[in-house]
Amino acid sequence: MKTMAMGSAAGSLGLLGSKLQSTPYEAPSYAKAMPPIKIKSVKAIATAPSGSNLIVVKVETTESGLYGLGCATFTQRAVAVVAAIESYMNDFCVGRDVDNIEDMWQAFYVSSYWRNGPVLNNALSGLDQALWDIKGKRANMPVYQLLGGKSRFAVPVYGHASGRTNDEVVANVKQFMDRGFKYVRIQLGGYGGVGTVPAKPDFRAAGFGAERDGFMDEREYITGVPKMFEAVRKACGEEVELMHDIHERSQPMDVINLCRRVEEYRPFFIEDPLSPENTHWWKQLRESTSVPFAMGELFNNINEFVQPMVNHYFDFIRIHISQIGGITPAMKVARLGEWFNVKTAWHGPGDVSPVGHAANAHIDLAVWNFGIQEGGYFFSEKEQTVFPGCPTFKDGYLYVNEAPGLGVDINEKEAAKYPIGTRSNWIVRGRDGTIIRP
Ligand code: GCO
Ligand code: MG
Repeated sequence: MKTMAMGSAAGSLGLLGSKLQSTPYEAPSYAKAMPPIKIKSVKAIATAPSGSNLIVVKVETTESGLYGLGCATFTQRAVAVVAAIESYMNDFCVGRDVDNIEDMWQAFYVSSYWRNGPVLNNALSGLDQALWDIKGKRANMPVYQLLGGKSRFAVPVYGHASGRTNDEVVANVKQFMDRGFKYVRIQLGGYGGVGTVPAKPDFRAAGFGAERDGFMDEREYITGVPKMFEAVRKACGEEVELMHDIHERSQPMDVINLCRRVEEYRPFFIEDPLSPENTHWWKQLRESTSVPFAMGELFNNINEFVQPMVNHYFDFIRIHISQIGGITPAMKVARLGEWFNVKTAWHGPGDVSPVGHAANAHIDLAVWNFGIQEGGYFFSEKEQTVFPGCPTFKDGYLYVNEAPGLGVDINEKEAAKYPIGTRSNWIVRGRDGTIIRP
C-alpha cells in the first residue's frame, strides 16, 4: 500500500512537475509596474547644522532619481558609523534588490558575525529606513500607509521644560502650555541636576579627573526632584501631563524613594529609573511604587524588551530608532508592546536627524499602542534648509508632510557646510570623583 501511495504521489508530482516546468514564471500584476530595482550605491552624509552630529544614509538605486534616506545618528561616535557605512555597507548592498527589507536587515545584521551594538545598528538603521523610504516612493505612499495607515490624525508630543530653579522650570512649562502642549518633561538643570549646584566638588578641588567632567550632587538631586514636581503642579495644575528623566544617574534605592515621593504629583512617566546594567532591580522597583515608567533608549536589541514587558516592569518603550536598527525592529517591539499594554514613547531629542524624527512619526501614526512622542525639539532654520520636508509642529502635535516615503529630503551642498565634530562629553562624577552612569 505504502509503495502504491508513494507511486501515485510521485506520479502526481511528476504530472505536476511537468505541468509547473511548462508554465514560465508570470510576474504578479503589481510587479509588472515595479520591475526589480537594485541598489547602486550606499553612502553616509554627515552634517551638524544645529551642533549635534547627524548621520544620514543615502541609498541610490538603478532607477534614475530614485533614492532613499535613513537616519544613522549616533552623535557621540558619528565617525565610527560613517566608517561602517563607507567601508562595509556599500560593498554589501550594491547589486542587491531594494524591495526585500526584512531580508536585507537580517543579512546585514549577521554579515559581520559579531553583531548588535550602537555603531553597526545605527548603520543598519540608516539602510533600513532608506529602504522603507524607497518602498514608499515606489508605492507612491507615505510610509505610515505601508505600516497600516493612521490610528490617529497626528502625533501628540511632549516638550522639554528645564531651568536652574523651580521658578524657571514653572515658567518654561507655562510657555509650552501656551503653545498647546499637553505633555511636558520637567528637569532641574541638566540630567541629575548637573549645573545647578554652584559648590566646587571635592574631586575638582583635589585636581582629580578633567576640568570639563560634569559634577552631580546625588543628594541635592534626589531631594530636589519631588520639590520641583510640587512647585510645577501647584503653579500649573492638573491639566498638563508631566514626565521626568532620571537618566539612569541615581542609586536604585534612592530611585525607589524618589518615585514614592512623586507619586502624589501623578507623573505621566518617570524615564530611565535604572541603567541597563541594573535591570535586576526592576522587580523590586516595580513592586515599590505605582509611578509609570519609560525605558529603553539605551537598549540595542529587540530581545532586551521581552522580559521587562512580560513582567510589566515598564509602561513606555523609549526606543532610539537608529540605536535598535531602524523601522523594521522598532515595529516589532511596538507590536510586542500591544500584548502587554506597553505603549510607545520614541526617543526624539536633537541628536536624531529630521529623517529619524519622520521615521518615528510614521510609526507613531500607524501603531495602536502609541503613548507619546518626544518632541520638544524644534528644527532650526539651518536644519530645515539641509533637510527639506522636516516634520512640522502645531499646538502640541507633530505632522509628517504626507509625501511618498518618509517625506524628508537632503540638500547635500547645504549639509556640507556643517561638518561634524568628534568631541562629546558624557563624563559625570560624584562629589569624590566616582564616575556616575551618564
Ligand atoms: C532624552 C535623552 C537624551 C539623551 C541624548 C544622548 O530622553 O531625550 O535622554 O537627551 O541624553 O540623546 O545623546
Ligand atoms: Mg532619556
